[in-house]
Amino acid sequence: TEVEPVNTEIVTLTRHVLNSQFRLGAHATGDLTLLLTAIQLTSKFIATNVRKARLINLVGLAGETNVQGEEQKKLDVLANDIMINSLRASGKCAVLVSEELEDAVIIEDRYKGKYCVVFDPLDGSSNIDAGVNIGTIFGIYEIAKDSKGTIEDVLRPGREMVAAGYTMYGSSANLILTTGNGVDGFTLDAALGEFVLTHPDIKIPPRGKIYSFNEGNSLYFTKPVVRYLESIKYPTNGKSPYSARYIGSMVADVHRTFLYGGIFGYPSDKKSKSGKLRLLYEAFPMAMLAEQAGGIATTGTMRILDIVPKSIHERCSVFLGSRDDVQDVQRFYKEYETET
Ligand code: P6P
Repeated sequence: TEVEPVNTEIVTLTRHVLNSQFRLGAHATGDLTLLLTAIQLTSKFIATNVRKARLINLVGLAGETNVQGEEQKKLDVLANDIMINSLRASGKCAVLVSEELEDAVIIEDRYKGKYCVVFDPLDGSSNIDAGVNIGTIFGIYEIAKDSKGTIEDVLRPGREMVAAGYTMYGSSANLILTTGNGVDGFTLDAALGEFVLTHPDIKIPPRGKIYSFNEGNSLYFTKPVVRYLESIKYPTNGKSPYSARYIGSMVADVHRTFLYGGIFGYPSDKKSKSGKLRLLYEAFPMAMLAEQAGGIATTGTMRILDIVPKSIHERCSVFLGSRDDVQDVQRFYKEYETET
């Protein structure tokens, strides 16, 4: 019988990034590749511990609360610690911002590099105990030319990010990455300990049939959001209504939106005037990925990547996904911009 030929052309994440560095020409120093290697290590470590969580009783509260006032889960603390330690040790970072830490970490000169990494080490962590997919989200800035690496280097619009990505921890670990030339997806081959290219050049379908909102907030939704949701739930154009899919874990809801199309929304509303999702390490990375995959990411009234952050934990309104679906939302905001 035919023996299945063994694939010996394995495109690991590192090989894929190096390929694009060769394309960028000689000025690529390999620093970003090394930084991404450190990030890959953290994702492998977190993936292992998420998988074991149930077995070694990591599930449950760590007894601390974080800057967001949420109960911290033991995995949250572990994920934050591995990221801080691994990024510092890489020698490629100057500033780190974590959802778990009130203040930015300025790396001491001895280990200081030219990148700033903003991250949510374990987003969706309230779902840990239910076994729902959770994830790490990160964005990377290069420090300004003559900067020593200060907080100012991360209070810049998301359009200045040089890379962004997330790792989703589920039945497998999927790392989705952009370095500014499109979006590629990698799956962790645990036997090799490598993230292997499995979803080259991800493109969001121009229109989908799924909407992903927490409709439990409907009482607080503003007019444009109410009217938009009505338009897809009770279509008057003879089309069938959209399906609702909401997991409550941003990485999982956004990942499905990238692959299947449709729209993910967490709008600002009458109760949460600035929305719930954080600008720097949730909205910006997901917005860069959405645009790089041919989609749109807006607050409803402006491009998310054009927002200039005033503080590292500020929140913003988020709609992202298929170009045509998100443009529909923008039209309702335009129509009702005067009404609240
Ligand atoms: P809600 C998880 O806590 C998170 O930060 C995102 O991962 C997710 O999209 C959102 O909050 C869910 O919020 O209000 O629907 O539970």
